[in-house]
Amino acid sequence: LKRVADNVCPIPEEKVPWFPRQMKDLDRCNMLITKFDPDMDQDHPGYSDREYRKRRAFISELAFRYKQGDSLPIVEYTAEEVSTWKEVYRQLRSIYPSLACRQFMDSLQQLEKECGYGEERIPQLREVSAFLKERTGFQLRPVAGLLSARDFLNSLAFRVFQCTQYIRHSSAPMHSPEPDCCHELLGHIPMLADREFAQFSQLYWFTVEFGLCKQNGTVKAYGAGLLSSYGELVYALSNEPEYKPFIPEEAAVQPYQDQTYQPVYFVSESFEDAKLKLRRYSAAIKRPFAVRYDPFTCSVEVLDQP
Ligand code: NLE
Ligand code: FE2
Repeated sequence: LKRVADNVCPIPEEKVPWFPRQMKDLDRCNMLITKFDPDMDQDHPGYSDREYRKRRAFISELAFRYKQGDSLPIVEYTAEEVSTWKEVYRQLRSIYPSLACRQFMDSLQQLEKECGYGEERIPQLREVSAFLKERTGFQLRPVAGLLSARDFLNSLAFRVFQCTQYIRHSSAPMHSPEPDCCHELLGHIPMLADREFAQFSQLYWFTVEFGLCKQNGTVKAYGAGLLSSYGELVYALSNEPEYKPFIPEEAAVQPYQDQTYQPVYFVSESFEDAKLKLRRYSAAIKRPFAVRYDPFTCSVEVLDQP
């Protein structure tokens, strides 16, 4: 019997849950998953660090208060936070040229040249959002932690990417099960700055987060969860994990690991191929009506509703 991920729970076709129709509806797309939160998870490296938790609460508050259209909050990072960033940046930067895909490298170089990326400071979401908006139309909005898959994907329909602003605990720079600004800024932003990739932002876990693709005969990483974790990037491209060819129907129900490294990765032939397969897959999803995104009003229109 094939094992299916526990959290794949199909909703009957005729029951469509609430979904945002306009960008301002994203203010309601803020359902957090707290299982990796430093206040809840005893294994979190910041669990017994009161200062860290206080800082996290402060940064969370900025996200809770944010409303669509506000300008993005600026965080004055402390010297300790910048030094964590520095270590993460330096270690990852040294392995990117051999392990990250070409599109990632191209964008990262642009971000270093034009958007203040480097080991000395943590880039602010505000400047990065402006950069992305010009390149691929993506915009950022601050979020206080790990979002529910539904709300996260809901925002992507508007090309809004929800980003955390706090940084991982200084004692565990090489891997974190929860997202943080290293994950967003190093894992996601460079990929979202690529025009071709920006179109392909759904069926998340085994593609956008942990996807591998072939390039000139070698396997390279394009998933953000790999591109922001030194530990897992090296592991994913070693001969330890299992590789499967990317088939959306299989990736959609593959059980996944969210505490530590993935046992299985899906390898695409190319981005183009992955996009084609994903289009075919989503065209076959049954629903009682069709939707269309209107880029002029930034809203989702529901078509032929009975
Ligand atoms: N494991 C990633 C990292 O260490 O940056 C974060 C993954 C978030 C889904
Ligand atoms: Fe992510």
